[in-house]
Amino acid sequence: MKRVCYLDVNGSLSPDCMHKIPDADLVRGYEVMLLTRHIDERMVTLQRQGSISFAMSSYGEEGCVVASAAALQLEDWIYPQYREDGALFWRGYTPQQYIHHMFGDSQDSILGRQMPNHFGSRELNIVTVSSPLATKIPHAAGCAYAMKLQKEQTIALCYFGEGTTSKGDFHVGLNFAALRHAPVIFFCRNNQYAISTKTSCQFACSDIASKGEAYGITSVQVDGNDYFAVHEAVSKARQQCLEGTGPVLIEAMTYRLGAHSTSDDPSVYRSEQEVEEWKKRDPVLRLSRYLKTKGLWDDDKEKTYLAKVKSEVDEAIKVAKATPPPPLSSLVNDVYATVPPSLQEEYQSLRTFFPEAT
Ligand SMILES: Cc1ncc(C[n+]2csc(CCOP(=O)(O)OP(=O)(O)O)c2C)c(N)n1
Ligand SMILES: [Mg+2]
Repeated sequence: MKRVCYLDVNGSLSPDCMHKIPDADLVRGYEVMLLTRHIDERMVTLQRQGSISFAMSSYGEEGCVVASAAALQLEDWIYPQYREDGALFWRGYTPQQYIHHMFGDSQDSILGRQMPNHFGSRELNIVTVSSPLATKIPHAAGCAYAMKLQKEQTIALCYFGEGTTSKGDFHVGLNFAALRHAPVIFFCRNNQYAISTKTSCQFACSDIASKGEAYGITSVQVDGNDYFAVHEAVSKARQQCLEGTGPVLIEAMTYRLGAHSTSDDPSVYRSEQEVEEWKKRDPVLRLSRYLKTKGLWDDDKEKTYLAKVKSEVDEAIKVAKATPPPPLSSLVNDVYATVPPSLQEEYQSLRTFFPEAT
């Protein structure tokens, strides 16, 4: 499968690239990548310090996440897997909202009912992450089919990792979408690992894009660390979806530079040398080099921007640390219209252990 790439590691752009991304959007995309990297780093540190229970980072994959989100419209629905906080930030989710979610406190929009990194936003058309992998793939296909039936000019985009394609839901979702010409983009972040399982131990074929083709779906493979290649692939795919010619699968080749999560130690299953090689292809570095040669960015701007982000995040963490946990009653509310007697009884018995709780 041919891999589309326009931006090389030195930040020079191939003359074949016909992008029309306005300079201001490129700079904003870069800033969102920096913001994402900073917040992810801080969340891992907070977990190590015992302030939050768990964190996952998109370190190394910020390029494909932000570029893909940037090529959509706000009305399009996003189904994240969990490593796509950059898409939330692109749509305007604030560091404070994200950090409340990571703390699972009373200001978390889902009141701590899920693990950290299981974000979502109704206002931003981002469906909440769920832990069982791949379940969102048929959901996205169904949502897109509904959009088509209702003649809406919108699409759904579903993110998932390459490891997730081993689940049945992937195949169910692709077949359904292909047959119904559902306007959905299946966006595979192929970061080469599913926790400790390398792709060579995950599937026998060479890539994921060919699996899309097998279902009759237009499928492309792009360099996932190339902002321009990803942006173009998603823009074209969105257009194809709206023209009614069916779904598109995009396989973005990238690399998870960090650990799978704060419960993982990658040094036991991959070499430092491999990681160092991939750091040379870092999407943040590549876009920064491009922007600098175009005169759109420089070291001073980077210093000022990072200082602003750091102080905003410092403040947001301070606020989250001072925010009370969700009310105890949130354990039983919002599931049934009326809390059933059995649950009410359990709740009352629990309350005896927390007499001060609201
Ligand atoms: C159905 C299911 N099986 C196993 C897991 C445990 N698990 C969580 S993340 C993960 C790896 C997923 O890898 P991939 O899809 O490549 O995404 P990545 O983490 O690399 O972004 C596994 C096995 C799960 N959450 N759900
Ligand atoms: Mg993976």
